[in-house]
Amino acid sequence: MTERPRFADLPVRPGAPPGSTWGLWGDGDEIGTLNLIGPEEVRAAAALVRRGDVFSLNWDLTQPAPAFFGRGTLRHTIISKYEGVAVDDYVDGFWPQASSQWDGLRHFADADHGFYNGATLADVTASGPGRLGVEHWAKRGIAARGVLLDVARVLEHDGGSVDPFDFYAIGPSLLRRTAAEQSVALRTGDVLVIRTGWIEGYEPLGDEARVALAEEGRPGSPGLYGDDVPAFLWDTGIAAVAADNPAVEAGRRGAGSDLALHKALLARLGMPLGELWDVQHLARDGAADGVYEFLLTSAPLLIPGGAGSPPNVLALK
Ligand code: UVW
Repeated sequence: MTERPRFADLPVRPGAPPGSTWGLWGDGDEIGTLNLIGPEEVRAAAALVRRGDVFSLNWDLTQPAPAFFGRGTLRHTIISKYEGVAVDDYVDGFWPQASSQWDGLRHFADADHGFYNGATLADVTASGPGRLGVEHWAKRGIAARGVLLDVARVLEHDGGSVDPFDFYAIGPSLLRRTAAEQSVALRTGDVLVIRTGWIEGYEPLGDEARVALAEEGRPGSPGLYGDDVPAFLWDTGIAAVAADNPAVEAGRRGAGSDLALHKALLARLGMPLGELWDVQHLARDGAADGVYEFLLTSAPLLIPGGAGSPPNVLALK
C-alpha cells in the first residue's frame, strides 16, 4: 500500500460505511488491519528482543468461570491408557471466545452494512472454511511490535482507584498520556495492549461474586470508549488492539455497553480485538525496567470458519 488514507478520508470504496477500510486492501481481503504489519515491521519488532525473556499473555482457558455472554466453560478430561504407560486428554464445551481470545472478523457486524468488507450473515455462518474465517489469520500468524499501555498503573498513581467492574472510559487522551508517562511511542503496525486491571480484580473473587458477574449479562469494566477512538487507532496505524478486560471496550455494570466499538473497529476498520489477555507479569516487568515495547507473537488456532480463537500470544523482551 502506498499511502494510508486518514480516517477522515475513509471509506475509499463508494457506498461503504463511514470510517471503514472496506476495499482498501481489495474486495477479497480477509485480514483487515493486520495488513499494516509488513516484513519491515516484523524485522523491527524482532530487534526488540534484547534480554530473551518470554511472557505468556494467555489466561487459564477455564477462566472466567462461569463464562460470560452465555458462553460455556471448557471441561477437561484426562484418561490413562495402555495399562498406565500413557495419558490422553480431551476437552468438551470449548468456546474459543470464552477466555483469552481474538474476536475474529466473523464475530461482529455493522447492523446496517454487514460484516467487514461487505460480507453477509449467510457468508459468515456458512460452515467450513470461508469468508472472514479465523483460519485466514491462523495461516499467516501474527508477529508485530507490541506496546503495553498500563492505564491502570497511571490511574493508580493519580491516587484514584478504578473499580474493575464498573464503567470507566479510556479514550485517546488517557492513552496518549499513558504512552508519554511510559516514554513509548505508538507506530504503524503495532499491536496495542491495554491494562485496565480487570483480571487482578477478578481472580480473588469467590464463587458467588463470579456467578453474579456472569449473570449481569455484560460485566461492567473500564475499557476503550468514545467516538474518537476509531480515528485515533487508525490514524496511529494500530494493527490490532487488545486488553485484559472482557470486551476491550468499557461496559456499564448491569447495562453493559452498546458495543459501538465492536462495530467501528471489527466491522468497519477490520481491526482484530483481543480480550481477556493476562498482562499481569508483563506489566510488572514494564514497571521494573521501564520498557513497554516487545516482539508480540500470536498463533490463532486454525479453526476453519472460526469467529474467534484463543490468541496463543507471547511477548518477548
Ligand atoms: C460479545 O460478543 C457480547 O462479546 P465479546 O466480543 O466481548 O466477547
